[in-house]
Amino acid sequence: MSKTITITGAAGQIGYQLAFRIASGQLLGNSVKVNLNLLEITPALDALKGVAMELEDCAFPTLGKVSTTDDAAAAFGDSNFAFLVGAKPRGPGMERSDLLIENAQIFSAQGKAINNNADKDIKVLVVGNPANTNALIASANAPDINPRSFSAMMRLDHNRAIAQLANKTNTHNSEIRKVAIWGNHSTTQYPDINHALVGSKKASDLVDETWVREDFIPRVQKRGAEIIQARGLSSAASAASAAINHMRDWELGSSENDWVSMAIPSDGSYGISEGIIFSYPIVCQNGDFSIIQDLDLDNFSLDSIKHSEKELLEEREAIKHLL
Ligand code: NAX
Repeated sequence: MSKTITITGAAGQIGYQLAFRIASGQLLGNSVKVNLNLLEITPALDALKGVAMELEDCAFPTLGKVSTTDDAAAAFGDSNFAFLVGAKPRGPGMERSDLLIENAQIFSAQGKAINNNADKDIKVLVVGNPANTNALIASANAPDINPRSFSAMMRLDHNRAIAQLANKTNTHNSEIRKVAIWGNHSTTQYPDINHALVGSKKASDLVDETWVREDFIPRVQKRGAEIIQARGLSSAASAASAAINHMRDWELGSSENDWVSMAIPSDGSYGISEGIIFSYPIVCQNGDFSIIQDLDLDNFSLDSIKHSEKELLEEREAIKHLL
């Protein structure tokens, strides 16, 4: 069996990690051959050629064809999975609204290219920021593709929350379950451990409320900035790892008795406006996902979730002409 996988921004930091991990079988396993379609902007095509040469030099048994292009129509041709990583970074003096609009243009063009060229059952993960609203734009420009095929990445935030809780409780990541990230991939996201388990114990019995509110939540929300401070560059390997976690679970199923966090089109669950790309606690099964329903949310959680929803509604308003 073979699958075609598109990576945009494939010569960038995250793309450079992602391409090799996917090519080596870490996304779909050793029995699936993957063809990689790598998309970049024209000035980065030489660098992209270098990535393709290195992929060749790995001689991965799971890697089929590799193509490099600056043409979105070609990059999304018959694509089964797309990682939309390439995006315009925030430049000096650029307002958040400028960033939204610049990226909106990229993602509306890519949405159209997906609509016209990709496999109709494609799964799309948007990583490039502002990821949630970029996913909304891509989906709105792909009317022939089910909106549920478009998601945005919250898994890095989810993994960060697991790691922070494991550190605090002096346990291993593998013992942490049912952490959730709600909302937008921004500092308004709400990392929630009210339903989380550490082994068989409730996390909320093991950590105090002050730590959760004053340490855990802001730490997860601002971890990206902490990495930039330390590394001088934004998260790349951890982002690529999370992107693989997200897509792999979506396709092959998430772990039993656990949740993942994915930003998906809201169906109105928990009173969130329909259509915005909102992160919920999710289980994946049979190549599809469903939102965990009927969780009890305290007032602090409800307020935090509403705060992030408000930001996403404002983002949608800023780019509504492209929807
Ligand atoms: P880089 O600047 O290293 O790479 C981005 C690449 O995208 C560049 O090579 C650029 O030439 C390319 N590109 C730009 N416009 C393009 C277009 N229209 N078509 C194809 N390629 C295009 O950034 P990197 O560190 O790889 O980060 C990529 C994106 O991920 C950024 O928007 C970043 O903010 C976002 N992130 C999202 C995360 C998430 O959890 N959702 C976490 C990590 C990361 O910060």
